[in-house]
Amino acid sequence: MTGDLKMLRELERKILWLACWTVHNANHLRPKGDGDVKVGGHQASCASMVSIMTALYFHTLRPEDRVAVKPHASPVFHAIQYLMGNQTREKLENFRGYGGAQSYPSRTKDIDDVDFSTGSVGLGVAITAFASLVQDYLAAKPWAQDRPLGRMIALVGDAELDEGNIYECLQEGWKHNLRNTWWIIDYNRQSLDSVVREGLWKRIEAIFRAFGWDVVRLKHGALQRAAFGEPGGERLRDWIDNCPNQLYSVLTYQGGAAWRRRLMDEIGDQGAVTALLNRRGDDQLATLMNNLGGQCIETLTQAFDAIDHDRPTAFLAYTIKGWGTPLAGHKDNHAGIMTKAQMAEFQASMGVATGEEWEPMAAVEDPAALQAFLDATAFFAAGRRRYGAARQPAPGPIFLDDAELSTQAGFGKILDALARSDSPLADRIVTTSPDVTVSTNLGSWVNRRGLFARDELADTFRDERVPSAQKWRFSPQGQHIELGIAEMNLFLVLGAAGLSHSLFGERLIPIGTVYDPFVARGLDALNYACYQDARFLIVGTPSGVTLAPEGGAHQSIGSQLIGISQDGLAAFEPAYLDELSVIMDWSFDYLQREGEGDPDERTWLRDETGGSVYLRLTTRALEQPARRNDDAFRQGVIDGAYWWRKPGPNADIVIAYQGCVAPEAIEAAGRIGEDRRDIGVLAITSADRLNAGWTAAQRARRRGLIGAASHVERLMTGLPSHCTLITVTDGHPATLAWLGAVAGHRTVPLGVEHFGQTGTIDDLYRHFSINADAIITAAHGLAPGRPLRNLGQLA
Ligand SMILES: Cc1ncc(C[n+]2csc(CCOP(=O)(O)OP(=O)(O)O)c2C)c(N)n1
Ligand SMILES: [Mg+2]
Repeated sequence: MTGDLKMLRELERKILWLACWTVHNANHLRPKGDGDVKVGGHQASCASMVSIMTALYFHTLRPEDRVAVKPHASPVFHAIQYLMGNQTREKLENFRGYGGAQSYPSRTKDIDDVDFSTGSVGLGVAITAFASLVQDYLAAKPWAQDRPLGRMIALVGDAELDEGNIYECLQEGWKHNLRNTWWIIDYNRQSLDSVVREGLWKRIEAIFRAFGWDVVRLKHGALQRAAFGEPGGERLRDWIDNCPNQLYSVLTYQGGAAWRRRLMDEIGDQGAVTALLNRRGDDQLATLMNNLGGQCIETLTQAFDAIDHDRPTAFLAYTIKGWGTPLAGHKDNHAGIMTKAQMAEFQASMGVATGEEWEPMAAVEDPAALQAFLDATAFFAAGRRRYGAARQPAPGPIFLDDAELSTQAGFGKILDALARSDSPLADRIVTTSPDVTVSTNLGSWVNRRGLFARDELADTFRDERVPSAQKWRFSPQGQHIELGIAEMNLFLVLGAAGLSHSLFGERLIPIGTVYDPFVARGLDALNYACYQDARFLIVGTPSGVTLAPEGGAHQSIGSQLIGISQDGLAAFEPAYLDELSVIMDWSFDYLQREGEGDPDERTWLRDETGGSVYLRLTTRALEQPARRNDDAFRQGVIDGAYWWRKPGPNADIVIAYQGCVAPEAIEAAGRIGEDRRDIGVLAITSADRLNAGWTAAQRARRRGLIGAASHVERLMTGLPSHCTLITVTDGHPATLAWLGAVAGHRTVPLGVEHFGQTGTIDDLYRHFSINADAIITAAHGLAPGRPLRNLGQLA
């Protein structure tokens, strides 16, 4: 270990240097483009992590371990990977630049084997807990490979602990018997703006313990602990332990002489303490005072080595923001960057010669020995740990024969059919829901496939023969992860399970359900999951004002726009069961695609790359049309729209609808059709995909592919220019309003802009003008021709 310690200390210096140099280069040296501002890079914020990450990556970690690196430690992460040959100099020179290494570690954009992306603070922390849950889920399944359980580790900023999702995750973790999770808190007592509250550590420790975590406090480094053993050392320890955070920071910033003055003033005794201080020069004294637990390789490696259990563990590692740099301790240092003069001095102190800045072995005492040490590092021995898993074939659409049913109920029935089937894909499905399992129609699936828990838990109601529609039996074989009511957790589980193929080499098909308005409650975690390219199906149901008596508070208005705007997520809103069947089957395949292909020239959608899927469903039971299962129907449903009623050559009006207002659109078309020729009805299943294809085709044309045409453009071909589009949906009118821009048609977008009103569906459709009467009135007001006779009553 002594030899290793020497190597680790050498590496610690090297990594600090490379991280600081990367940021310095990006800010001060790289030629700037027009309008380029300071690049940033948080030298101080990453410096406090250097010791912790050196100890972890070069001593503690094993290939099966996974780490979420706090956003601003990105330069440290990239420096480590650069030393190991997994990151290029070119990308480091271009840090934060176009195509360069990312400011915050990114699974999708960086090349250096990032385990979890970070950036939006709190989410990278919590996903480690859910990744551990997914790891346990896999370990319990007969079809999964037997692999060593890794530790899921988060490097956490202390101010990051203000994020509420962390506490939601702690509670959920406790319920699920969380294990193999380490959170290492960079307790530098500084946030972005300021210094954290005194005594925060006590609260942090109490909270972790309350949820069953072990807490390991790493307050003093080995040098400090040795000094405490000297005569007068106890007084020094007391002084340090009682020193307010702000003062410790100020003195750290001011350096050795200031430490001496202050300590002499406060505890100098002309006896043992004075002698203790006087045995050290100013530099040594500063080194001693900076030797907190989180900046001491020896302390850190010992603490990590000492963990011989799988209980979740929080390490409270006292650190110094800006450690090892002239920025150390200053409260304004969050985005602080050394000046050129400070950097020159820092470089000299590091012994790195000019021109050798990027040399991995510059200023290294024994390069061959260090290289041998790097080559033998366990964590990197397995190479890049980005796995893949075979695709599970989608079983084909499961069509339902109900004459009248809602899409939400249909979804439940399709899953029930899958649960009863012996399709291998069904074995890979894992469902999850934040306390709305039964009310979103997952009940039958759960009855058949059971709930997941590491340990069996009987259903007492069943055992005591109390009749109940729900079997609530937990077992390792179970395929449903029941969550408490925290939508952030829902999307974090979907994120972790949706990366299972990549993190653990095992395919999962995660399906989550949530009341549609509460997609917004977990939105940042949804975005985070998509950003990492996790693959899952999220079902938002019930949605819109159609949930009518359910209550005004639960109406979703903007969620269709989320579906349109969220990258990595294909959003559908089917009206009829046949559409739903086709979409679900397509989704099972789409979730598993990993192609790099060019856009499909039919739709201009990048379908080869795959992605996640969002289904917006409803509890409104609709009378079903005759079975449709021809290729054109299936293709239209997936591409985003098909003609329910194709407009004739002289059409004055086209009604385009999305979702469960289909009967209103169809009824209105019938009534208008008595007075207008050639009326068309466009059934839209995915405004998102129509819009994405249209945007992509325009881009392709601008690039010279003049023949590029998207699905919606082809649908609109031949519509006379005087034709008016009336769009209608139970959601924000902007969802479909853009359709008028596709081929230059006047458009009347009907939809919902206000919420809170309760009533029956009839009341609300009338109130919001999305019923047949409203559509007819819109047509009457705008489309040319003689008055319509079938005008109805408007609210
Ligand atoms: C959700 C979210 N809100 C705000 C930010 C901006 N931000 C980045 S780091 C940070 C605070 C950092 O403090 P801490 O976690 O203690 O890390 P340190 O800089 O001390 O290393 C903030 C507010 C963010 N990245 N994500
Ligand atoms: Mg901090």
